[in-house]
Amino acid sequence: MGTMTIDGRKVTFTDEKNVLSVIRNAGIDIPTLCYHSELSTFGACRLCTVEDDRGKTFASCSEEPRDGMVIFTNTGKLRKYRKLIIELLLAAHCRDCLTCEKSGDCNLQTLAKRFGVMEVRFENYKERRPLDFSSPSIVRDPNKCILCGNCVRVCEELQGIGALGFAHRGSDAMVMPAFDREIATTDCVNCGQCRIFCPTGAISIRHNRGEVWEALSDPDTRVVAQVAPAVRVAVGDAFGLPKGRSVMGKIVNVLHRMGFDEVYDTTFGADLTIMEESAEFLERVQSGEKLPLLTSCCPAWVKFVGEHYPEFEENVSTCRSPQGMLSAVVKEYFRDPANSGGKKTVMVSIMPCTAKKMEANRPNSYTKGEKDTDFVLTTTELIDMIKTTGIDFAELEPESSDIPFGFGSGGGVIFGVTGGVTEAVIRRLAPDHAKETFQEIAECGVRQEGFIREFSIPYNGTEIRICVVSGLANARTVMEQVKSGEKEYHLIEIMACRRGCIMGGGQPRLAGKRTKAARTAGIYRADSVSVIKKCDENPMVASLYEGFLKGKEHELLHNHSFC
Ligand code: HC1
Ligand code: SF4
Repeated sequence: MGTMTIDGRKVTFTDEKNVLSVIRNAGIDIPTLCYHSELSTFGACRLCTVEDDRGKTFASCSEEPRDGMVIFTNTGKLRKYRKLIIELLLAAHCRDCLTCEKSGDCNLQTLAKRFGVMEVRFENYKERRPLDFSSPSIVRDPNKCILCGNCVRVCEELQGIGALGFAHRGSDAMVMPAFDREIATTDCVNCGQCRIFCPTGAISIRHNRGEVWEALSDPDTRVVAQVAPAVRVAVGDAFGLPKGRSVMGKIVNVLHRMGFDEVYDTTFGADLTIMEESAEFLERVQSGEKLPLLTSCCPAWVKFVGEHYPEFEENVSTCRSPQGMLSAVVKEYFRDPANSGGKKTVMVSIMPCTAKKMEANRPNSYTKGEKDTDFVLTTTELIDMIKTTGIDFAELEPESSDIPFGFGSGGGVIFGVTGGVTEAVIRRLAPDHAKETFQEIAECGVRQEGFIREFSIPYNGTEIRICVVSGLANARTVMEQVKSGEKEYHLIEIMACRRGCIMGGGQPRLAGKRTKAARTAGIYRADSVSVIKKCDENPMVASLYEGFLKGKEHELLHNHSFC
């Protein structure tokens, strides 16, 4: 606790870890390209440099706040200094901003404008390097890298993977996978977190917008969409609506206008997942085999466990993800000519996640030799496509999703946040459907703060021990404890991205603190207003099991190989 003077005004601080945070909390947007509160401090870009009352300059990200400090954030010297840093960065940067995937969403572009860089005085002396298109999820463009190290640190510190690193020295320094290999040949799990933290177009989404537009203009094709839980709370703010507000009804409307024949809800797939996964869980608890059950809906986590903990492959649930289940069911439904009207079906899933593109390509995402999900669009791609249409999204009336797969329970919606899968499983195991029971479940520990949540619940005389984890570095910690016998659980839910899918690698970036909280609150709000709270109350799920799914549950809802 202390007081400092920032630009002539007294500001108190408490436990802020650096001067940069105190300045930001005082309402001043100090520029930076390399500082992130969730990553270690690198101090590379120097844009957050401030000046003290003796004219000394220092990087505010690397300085602890001290009582009595006097600092200035916007002097003539600092403006000149910042402008020069940006010019030097642009000197080594290819400048094809007009055609860059991140145009309009690039921190370097924004800062160049903000500091009045209207020309670059220096020649770009760097030789152009080839782009890496090897991954189905992300594209690396080394020509746009500014060496901020964000991707290196997020991959290492939050995901515990280390697929990227620095190579060479001085003006030859570069970020690349080890031995300059293609990213797809590394341990990369396709989570896209590097793309979220990358301030420029050096890492972007491998987009599929063109293929989807093409399918939409083919009159002989039925184009079907499914929309993931976390997408609905992230689209609105791109169109000026309040952060975190669920806009599922508007998304359905806009997709219909874009030409999608059917729009379904991935929460229906999530209900199917819980039906299957809770049955599988109970079977394992009763037999005592293959425990802990490890959840299987996050493809980045599934790839991680296969590569780093292959001895636990058998513990991973055999259930397909909600995306996988719904796509397989939809494709099977339209295999019947009575439903398809003779048209070819193209299944498009709209996800907050770049790894879902990889999941859709996995050998176990095919049924009867056909791909279940043809294309995965991330939330960001959907926003781009809506902008292409020129439709005034904010003003659209909400529309209902289509039947028979357009309706999921609140338990399906909360899949979008960490702990949601577990909470939906516990709801399914609950003996009744009373409001008080759901409230009690919400308070059992599943919604506690933190990226590793441990708690237990009583079930039929057994104390069920549960761990909910988000972030793959945290997953590694927990798996090491399980492997060594230090910890024992019945169920472990793991989501690769911290806080779950709401913070997936395909979501709109530049998400501030309020965005994370708003998206979480939006998901829980969507659950609380849902009439049906658990999968077995969903009449459409019940009629599917009674109807064409009968006898096909194993074929359509489960994986028949690990990956
Ligand atoms: Fe997710 Fe899932 S919750 S993995 O985060 O199990 O992507 O939203 O769609 O499949 O339902 C993502 C979200 C999503 C699946 C579900
Ligand atoms: Fe690392 Fe994820 Fe980026 Fe791959 S996609 S390089 S695993 S952060």
